[in-house]
Amino acid sequence: MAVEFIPAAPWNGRSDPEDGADAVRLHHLIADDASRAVLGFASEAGVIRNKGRKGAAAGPASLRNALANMAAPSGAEPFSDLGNIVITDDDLEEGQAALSARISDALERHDRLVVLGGGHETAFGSYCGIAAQFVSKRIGIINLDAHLDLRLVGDNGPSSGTPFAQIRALRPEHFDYLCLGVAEESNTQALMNRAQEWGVAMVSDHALIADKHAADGAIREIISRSEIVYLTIDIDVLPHYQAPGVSAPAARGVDLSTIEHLVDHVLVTCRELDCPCPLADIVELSPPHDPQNVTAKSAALLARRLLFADL
Ligand SMILES: [Mn+2]
Repeated sequence: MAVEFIPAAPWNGRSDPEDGADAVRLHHLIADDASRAVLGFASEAGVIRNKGRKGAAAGPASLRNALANMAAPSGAEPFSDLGNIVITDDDLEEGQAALSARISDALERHDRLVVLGGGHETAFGSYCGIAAQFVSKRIGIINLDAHLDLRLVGDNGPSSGTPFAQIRALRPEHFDYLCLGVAEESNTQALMNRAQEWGVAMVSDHALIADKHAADGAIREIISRSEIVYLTIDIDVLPHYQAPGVSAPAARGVDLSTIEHLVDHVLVTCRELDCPCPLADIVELSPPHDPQNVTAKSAALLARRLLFADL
């Protein structure tokens, strides 16, 4: 079978009973029917079509491992693991449809879902899922990424480089997209022109390196005109030393503490403006290129924030 659903396996990790009841790690918090949940999308079909380095299909397992032993925040609520959608061969479209269906179903029961990718082809499935659940709501898309991922679908079909062009094609008049951390060298002028033509808001990597607050205004603007926010984090927005294990490591990149600030700022602003952010994904972690698990740890720090921030 080319697209398979694999139920969640039990989480394991270290326990320190000698330290008492507060020695809680994330693996202790797994429970059924919690208000927050993770779901894996084990796919690299989009990365392969995009001529990238493969390995992203192992991302969800590596992210769960990195999350398991992290210390739980004080008073953390339990969270659920909804298992993995696994794509083999080249069945990307079928996999994205399965992801979308699973997400829209999960959003009925969970206040926040964090999807563990997968290449950035995850985003098309994510968006279709949130759009199916929140029909007719204005959805603001915030992408933390070195790349615009706005390439047009060519002969190879959709890939990890096309999700936001595919999303726009669904409902061009509703397309509202903010991309943070854009590297000028990683996007052709054709993509920059398209972004401008389609009204995409951007903040460059240079601007964020110079001032971690450079995107705060743009974040507030998109959230204030949206009814729902979908946040997607491509881990290749980080510099190579914090994220070597991606298809396209960045020589420059926006450092992790700034990306953490951006995630916090999105969530805090959503709360302030009463605009929920029920869905986020973390994509492009490629464990075969991550021998020290540094990338998995960087990704897990962000996933932990998304799972435990106040809603
Ligand atoms: Mn991307």
